[in-house]
Amino acid sequence: MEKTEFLTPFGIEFNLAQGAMLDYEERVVRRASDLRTYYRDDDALEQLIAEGNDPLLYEVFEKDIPESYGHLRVVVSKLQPGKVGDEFFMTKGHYHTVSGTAEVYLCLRGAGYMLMKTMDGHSHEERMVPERLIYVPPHWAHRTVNTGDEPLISLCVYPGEAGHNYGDIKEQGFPQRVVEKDGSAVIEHS
Ligand code: S6P
Ligand code: ZN
Repeated sequence: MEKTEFLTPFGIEFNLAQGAMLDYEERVVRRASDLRTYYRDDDALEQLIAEGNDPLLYEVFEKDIPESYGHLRVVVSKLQPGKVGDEFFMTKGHYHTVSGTAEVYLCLRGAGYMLMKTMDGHSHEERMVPERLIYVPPHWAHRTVNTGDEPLISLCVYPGEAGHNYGDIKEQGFPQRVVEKDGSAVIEHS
Protein backbone atom coordinates (compact mmCIF):
# COMPACT_ATOMS: atom_id res chain seq x y z
CA MET A 1 0.00 0.00 0.00
CA GLU A 2 1.25 3.48 -0.93
CA LYS A 3 2.12 5.73 2.02
CA THR A 4 -0.29 8.67 2.39
CA GLU A 5 0.53 12.21 3.49
CA PHE A 6 -0.37 12.88 7.15
CA LEU A 7 -3.06 15.46 7.77
CA THR A 8 -4.87 16.55 10.95
CA PRO A 9 -8.67 16.12 10.62
CA PHE A 10 -10.70 19.25 9.94
CA GLY A 11 -14.20 20.49 9.03
CA ILE A 12 -15.29 22.66 6.12
CA GLU A 13 -17.94 25.36 6.52
CA PHE A 14 -20.69 25.71 3.89
CA ASN A 15 -23.69 27.87 3.25
CA LEU A 16 -25.62 25.32 1.23
CA ALA A 17 -28.48 27.72 0.44
CA GLN A 18 -25.97 30.01 -1.29
CA GLY A 19 -23.82 27.15 -2.56
CA ALA A 20 -20.79 28.68 -0.87
CA MET A 21 -17.72 27.10 0.72
CA LEU A 22 -17.08 29.73 3.37
CA ASP A 23 -13.55 28.91 4.51
CA TYR A 24 -11.89 28.02 1.21
CA GLU A 25 -8.11 28.43 0.96
CA GLU A 26 -7.53 28.59 -2.81
CA ARG A 27 -9.65 30.16 -5.56
CA VAL A 28 -9.06 29.29 -9.20
CA VAL A 29 -10.48 31.85 -11.65
CA ARG A 30 -11.20 31.22 -15.34
CA ARG A 31 -11.92 34.23 -17.54
CA ALA A 32 -13.30 34.35 -21.06
CA SER A 33 -9.75 34.63 -22.50
CA ASP A 34 -8.84 31.30 -20.83
CA LEU A 35 -11.51 29.62 -22.96
CA ARG A 36 -10.14 30.68 -26.36
CA THR A 37 -10.64 27.89 -28.98
CA TYR A 38 -13.17 26.06 -26.78
CA TYR A 39 -16.36 27.64 -28.17
CA ARG A 40 -17.68 27.19 -31.68
CA ASP A 41 -17.97 30.95 -32.31
CA ASP A 42 -14.47 32.45 -31.89
CA ASP A 43 -15.68 35.91 -32.94
CA ALA A 44 -18.43 35.93 -30.31
CA LEU A 45 -15.86 35.00 -27.65
CA GLU A 46 -13.51 37.82 -28.76
CA GLN A 47 -16.44 40.24 -28.63
CA LEU A 48 -17.24 39.09 -25.08
CA ILE A 49 -13.60 39.55 -24.07
CA ALA A 50 -13.43 43.03 -25.61
CA GLU A 51 -16.81 44.37 -24.54
CA GLY A 52 -17.09 42.61 -21.20
CA ASN A 53 -13.52 43.40 -20.09
CA ASP A 54 -12.56 39.71 -20.11
CA PRO A 55 -15.31 38.59 -17.73
CA LEU A 56 -14.96 35.88 -15.13
CA LEU A 57 -16.73 32.74 -16.38
CA TYR A 58 -16.13 30.32 -13.54
CA GLU A 59 -14.33 29.79 -10.24
CA VAL A 60 -13.25 26.80 -8.20
CA PHE A 61 -13.06 27.19 -4.40
CA GLU A 62 -10.68 24.72 -2.81
CA LYS A 63 -9.40 23.49 0.53
CA ASP A 64 -5.70 22.87 0.82
CA ILE A 65 -5.92 19.06 0.63
CA PRO A 66 -2.91 17.09 -0.68
CA GLU A 67 -3.08 16.16 -4.35
CA SER A 68 -1.83 12.70 -3.56
CA TYR A 69 -2.94 9.11 -3.13
CA GLY A 70 -5.38 8.37 -0.28
CA HIS A 71 -6.78 11.89 0.07
CA LEU A 72 -10.09 13.25 -1.23
CA ARG A 73 -10.09 16.71 -2.80
CA VAL A 74 -13.21 18.70 -1.85
CA VAL A 75 -13.98 21.77 -3.99
CA VAL A 76 -16.89 23.97 -5.04
CA SER A 77 -17.25 24.79 -8.73
CA LYS A 78 -19.23 27.95 -9.64
CA LEU A 79 -20.06 28.57 -13.30
CA GLN A 80 -21.69 31.87 -14.29
CA PRO A 81 -24.76 32.00 -16.58
CA GLY A 82 -24.40 33.32 -20.10
CA LYS A 83 -23.63 32.38 -23.70
CA VAL A 84 -20.91 32.73 -26.31
CA GLY A 85 -22.98 33.16 -29.46
CA ASP A 86 -25.72 30.58 -28.94
CA GLU A 87 -23.53 28.26 -26.83
CA PHE A 88 -24.02 28.23 -23.07
CA PHE A 89 -21.11 28.99 -20.72
CA MET A 90 -19.15 25.84 -19.88
CA THR A 91 -16.00 24.69 -18.10
CA LYS A 92 -12.93 23.62 -20.09
CA GLY A 93 -13.51 19.98 -19.20
CA HIS A 94 -10.84 17.40 -18.57
CA TYR A 95 -9.90 13.79 -18.13
CA HIS A 96 -8.16 13.02 -14.88
CA THR A 97 -4.42 12.53 -15.40
CA VAL A 98 -4.78 9.28 -13.47
CA SER A 99 -7.67 8.42 -15.73
CA GLY A 100 -8.91 5.52 -13.60
CA THR A 101 -10.20 7.89 -10.91
CA ALA A 102 -13.87 8.80 -10.46
CA GLU A 103 -15.53 11.98 -9.20
CA VAL A 104 -18.89 12.99 -7.73
CA TYR A 105 -20.65 16.32 -8.35
CA LEU A 106 -23.50 17.27 -6.03
CA CYS A 107 -25.39 20.16 -7.62
CA LEU A 108 -26.22 22.82 -5.02
CA ARG A 109 -27.69 25.62 -7.14
CA GLY A 110 -28.64 26.41 -10.70
CA ALA A 111 -29.34 24.18 -13.67
CA GLY A 112 -27.37 22.68 -16.51
CA TYR A 113 -25.70 19.57 -17.85
CA MET A 114 -22.67 17.43 -17.21
CA LEU A 115 -21.23 16.37 -20.56
CA MET A 116 -19.07 13.24 -20.50
CA LYS A 117 -17.04 11.27 -23.04
CA THR A 118 -14.47 8.51 -23.14
CA MET A 119 -11.32 8.14 -25.26
CA ASP A 120 -12.90 5.22 -27.13
CA GLY A 121 -15.95 7.09 -28.38
CA HIS A 122 -18.68 6.80 -25.73
CA SER A 123 -20.58 9.93 -24.79
CA HIS A 124 -23.19 10.67 -22.15
CA GLU A 125 -25.00 13.63 -20.57
CA GLU A 126 -26.64 14.08 -17.19
CA ARG A 127 -28.97 16.85 -16.07
CA MET A 128 -27.64 18.93 -13.20
CA VAL A 129 -30.20 20.34 -10.76
CA PRO A 130 -30.00 20.94 -7.00
CA GLU A 131 -30.07 17.82 -4.83
CA ARG A 132 -28.95 15.62 -7.74
CA LEU A 133 -25.54 13.98 -7.56
CA ILE A 134 -23.72 12.99 -10.73
CA TYR A 135 -21.30 10.07 -10.54
CA VAL A 136 -18.52 10.47 -13.10
CA PRO A 137 -16.93 7.01 -13.42
CA PRO A 138 -13.20 6.46 -14.06
CA HIS A 139 -12.02 7.24 -17.63
CA TRP A 140 -14.84 9.71 -18.42
CA ALA A 141 -13.87 13.28 -19.33
CA HIS A 142 -16.32 15.77 -17.83
CA ARG A 143 -17.48 19.33 -18.53
CA THR A 144 -20.30 21.29 -16.90
CA VAL A 145 -22.61 23.63 -18.83
CA ASN A 146 -24.86 26.28 -17.28
CA THR A 147 -28.22 26.50 -19.06
CA GLY A 148 -29.92 28.58 -16.37
CA ASP A 149 -29.96 32.25 -15.43
CA GLU A 150 -28.09 31.97 -12.13
CA PRO A 151 -24.69 30.43 -11.29
CA LEU A 152 -24.46 26.64 -11.55
CA ILE A 153 -22.78 25.55 -8.33
CA SER A 154 -21.59 22.05 -7.45
CA LEU A 155 -19.71 20.39 -4.64
CA CYS A 156 -17.09 18.11 -6.21
CA VAL A 157 -15.14 15.32 -4.53
CA TYR A 158 -12.36 13.41 -6.28
CA PRO A 159 -9.25 11.37 -5.38
CA GLY A 160 -6.21 13.40 -4.41
CA GLU A 161 -3.98 11.80 -7.02
CA ALA A 162 -6.44 12.34 -9.92
CA GLY A 163 -4.85 15.44 -11.49
CA HIS A 164 -6.21 17.24 -14.58
CA ASN A 165 -5.52 16.38 -18.20
CA TYR A 166 -6.79 19.41 -20.15
CA GLY A 167 -4.73 18.85 -23.30
CA ASP A 168 -6.78 16.05 -24.87
CA ILE A 169 -10.03 18.00 -24.50
CA LYS A 170 -8.48 21.25 -25.74
CA GLU A 171 -7.46 19.39 -28.90
CA GLN A 172 -10.48 17.16 -29.45
CA GLY A 173 -13.36 18.89 -27.65
CA PHE A 174 -16.54 17.02 -26.76
CA PRO A 175 -19.01 15.53 -29.28
CA GLN A 176 -21.78 17.45 -27.47
CA ARG A 177 -22.47 21.19 -27.55
CA VAL A 178 -25.28 22.80 -25.56
CA VAL A 179 -26.90 25.67 -27.44
CA GLU A 180 -29.99 27.82 -27.17
CA LYS A 181 -32.59 27.16 -29.86
CA ASP A 182 -35.97 28.88 -29.88
CA GLY A 183 -35.52 29.80 -26.23
CA SER A 184 -34.58 26.36 -24.89
CA ALA A 185 -31.34 24.49 -24.25
CA VAL A 186 -30.61 21.80 -26.82
CA ILE A 187 -27.74 19.29 -26.83
CA GLU A 188 -26.22 18.95 -30.30
CA HIS A 189 -24.15 15.85 -31.11
CA SER A 190 -21.45 15.73 -33.77
C1 S6P B 1 -11.93 18.65 -10.67
C2 S6P B 1 -13.40 18.87 -10.88
C3 S6P B 1 -13.88 20.34 -10.85
C4 S6P B 1 -13.42 21.16 -12.06
C5 S6P B 1 -14.16 22.49 -12.16
C6 S6P B 1 -13.64 23.36 -13.30
O1 S6P B 1 -11.56 17.33 -10.95
O2 S6P B 1 -13.85 18.19 -12.02
O3 S6P B 1 -13.47 20.96 -9.69
O4 S6P B 1 -12.04 21.39 -12.00
O5 S6P B 1 -15.51 22.25 -12.34
O6 S6P B 1 -13.62 22.67 -14.52
P1 S6P B 1 -12.29 22.50 -15.36
O7 S6P B 1 -12.62 21.51 -16.44
O8 S6P B 1 -11.89 23.82 -15.87
O9 S6P B 1 -11.25 21.95 -14.40
ZN1 ZN C 1 -12.57 16.26 -12.56
